[in-house]
Amino acid sequence: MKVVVRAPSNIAFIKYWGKKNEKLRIPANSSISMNLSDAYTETSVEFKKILSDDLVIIDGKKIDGKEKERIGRHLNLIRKMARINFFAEVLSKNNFPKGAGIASSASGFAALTLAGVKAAGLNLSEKELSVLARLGSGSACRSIPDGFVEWKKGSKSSDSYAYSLKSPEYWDIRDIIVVVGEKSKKVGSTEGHKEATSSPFYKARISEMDKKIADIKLALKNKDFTKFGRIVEEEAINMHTVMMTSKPPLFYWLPKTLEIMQSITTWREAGLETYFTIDAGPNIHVICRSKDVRKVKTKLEKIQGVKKIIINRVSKGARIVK
Ligand code: 2P0
Repeated sequence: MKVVVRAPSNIAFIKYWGKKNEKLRIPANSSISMNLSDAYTETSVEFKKILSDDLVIIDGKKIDGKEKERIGRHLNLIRKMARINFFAEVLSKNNFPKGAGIASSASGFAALTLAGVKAAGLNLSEKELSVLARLGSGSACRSIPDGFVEWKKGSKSSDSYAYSLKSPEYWDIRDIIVVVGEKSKKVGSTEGHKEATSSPFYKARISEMDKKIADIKLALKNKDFTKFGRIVEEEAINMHTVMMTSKPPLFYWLPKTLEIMQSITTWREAGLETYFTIDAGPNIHVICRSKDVRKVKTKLEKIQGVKKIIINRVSKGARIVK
């Protein structure tokens, strides 16, 4: 049976950077995110008797080497659970540039997990799907449930999973992705996570995480956009400080990244309330209220060097489409 799934990428407001258990992808801290309506992966999976190896095609390109091995290991987990030994045909398409700091591994592994599980004839709960997606890529566990999501760090594999804090309809805020670089990054997230502990600021970061999570959950509960935005911005700068002070240092920003960060601060001072966050890449995510989207878009379009603008509402999690 062939199953097609669409899974959203997600943007973390409180971020995952550093693992307690590398192999099981158990994070050092819990994280909070929102699923993105217009940055997603669509993946079909079919286990076929005639195949002599897994066949993986992403964005029209046959995948080999390490990337394919990682996908094969994930399919092995599913095959083991379902007690099947057929290889799979995996066809996957992203509607955004891969490897540029928009989490393609999050939407990719969330889609692969749900499509693979269904194609193998398994019936798993949302929690079990989230745990399984996490084993493929940590942030993928947050693309399984709907809307605003918390990934509880947990203490063992079975209790490190994401669940929905609020539905997509709860709060009409937007995440505008401003693409300033489309090339794949030199150091991938999995490598980056390993370096986090080498920053002298890592321990300080982790010690504040429980409070940050509690604070942002309260801001979300109260729909306090100002408090929410301030926490989001401080958190992004905090994570990038750890990245930049790791050994070797990781600089994900481009000059344009900083230019847009500064513009956002200026707009805010002039009364247009927007905040930024940045993942492991150069692109900026502008967080704003729905009523301000047009204004923000017009301003962004005037900035030279902006390659693409993607406006996201809060989205549902991974869904079967066929
Ligand atoms: C996040 N990032 O919370 C953070 C913010 C990047 C910066 O999760 O090794 O691709 O596959 O578990 O999930 C990127 O890390 O790492 C990430 P793996 P992943 O969204």
